[in-house]
Amino acid sequence: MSKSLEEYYQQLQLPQERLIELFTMLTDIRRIELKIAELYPQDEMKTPVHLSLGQEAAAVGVCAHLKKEDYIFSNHRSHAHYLAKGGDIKAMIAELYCKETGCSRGRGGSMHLIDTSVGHYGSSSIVGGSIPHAVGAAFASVMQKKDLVAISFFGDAASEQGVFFESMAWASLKKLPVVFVCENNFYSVCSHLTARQINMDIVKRPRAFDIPAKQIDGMNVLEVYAAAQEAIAHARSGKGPYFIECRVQRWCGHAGPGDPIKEGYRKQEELAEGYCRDPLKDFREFLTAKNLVTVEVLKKIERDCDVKVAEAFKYAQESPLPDAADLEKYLYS
Ligand SMILES: Cc1ncc(C[n+]2csc(CCOP(=O)(O)OP(=O)(O)O)c2C)c(N)n1
Ligand SMILES: [Mg+2]
Repeated sequence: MSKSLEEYYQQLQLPQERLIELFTMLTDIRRIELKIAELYPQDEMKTPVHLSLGQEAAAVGVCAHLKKEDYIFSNHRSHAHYLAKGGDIKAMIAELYCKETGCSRGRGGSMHLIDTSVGHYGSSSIVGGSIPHAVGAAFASVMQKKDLVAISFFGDAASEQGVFFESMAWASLKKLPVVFVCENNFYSVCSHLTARQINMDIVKRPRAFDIPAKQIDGMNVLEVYAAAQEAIAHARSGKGPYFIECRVQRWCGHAGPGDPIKEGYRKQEELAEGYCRDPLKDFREFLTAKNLVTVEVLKKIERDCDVKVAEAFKYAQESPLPDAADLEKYLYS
């Protein structure tokens, strides 16, 4: 049984500024993705989008511990990772509109976000594809004596790929400063984990490589924060890799704003309240119930967020498309 927000708060004793930072980032990600979901049917965003609605706490709780220079590597469901690592909202939305001002100059779309200036070394649409990249970055950090940590974000399906096992074997052997963060939402597109694996506990796999591993409630931002604090300190101190299985719930369809119940592969009970919680709502209620932050402060954060979101979409819509003559530009570096 997972501990409550209250118990993790007692353990962590976070100052108010830190609680506000976590709330602000959760709100930014939530509201930007709700706006993407709302506008996506207009068909102006010419990219598949995989929304993290419901799963935001995993990215926020982990990235809160990272230095700007630390590396993160992400997957197709990458908006939350990009924003939590400090990626620019305007450049992200412009990328979804395939504009020249996008973070990948409009050539990548939602599944290929990158901003090396904040340590986001890229999302990849190849399931499991960025796991060895994170291990390679951690290896480089050791060789260059840089004291940097690499985070690899991936889903439960990626943990079924051969490269996942190869990456863990090497990271463990070389004691590399990499933290594997598996966002286990139990689905690979529309196939439930029980239809794919004999065992639901992904956390057991890294243990076969002597990698310390924790299975946590990824819908509780303070639980993620606590686990990531321990994992990142472990990796940064030279003790080697660490693994976190964040159990989360994806609210929408696999891609786009679709409804997995209408699409026919999830049951109403599975998404019913209680089982499928809301990490942002829970955290907001906790902060106000405990008088840790006033409602007025939270409302101001939400209003400011709405302004940022509106500005980002305006910027994206008004930005120019890449020039057709530049089609092959940036293909090779
Ligand atoms: C190597 C590879 N195989 C298959 C696919 C098709 N595909 C795209 S997303 C996906 C499911 C990924 O599930 P998971 O890793 O659990 O992430 P989630 O979508 O649940 O966040 C699949 C099979 C792909 N992109 N790459
Ligand atoms: Mg999944």
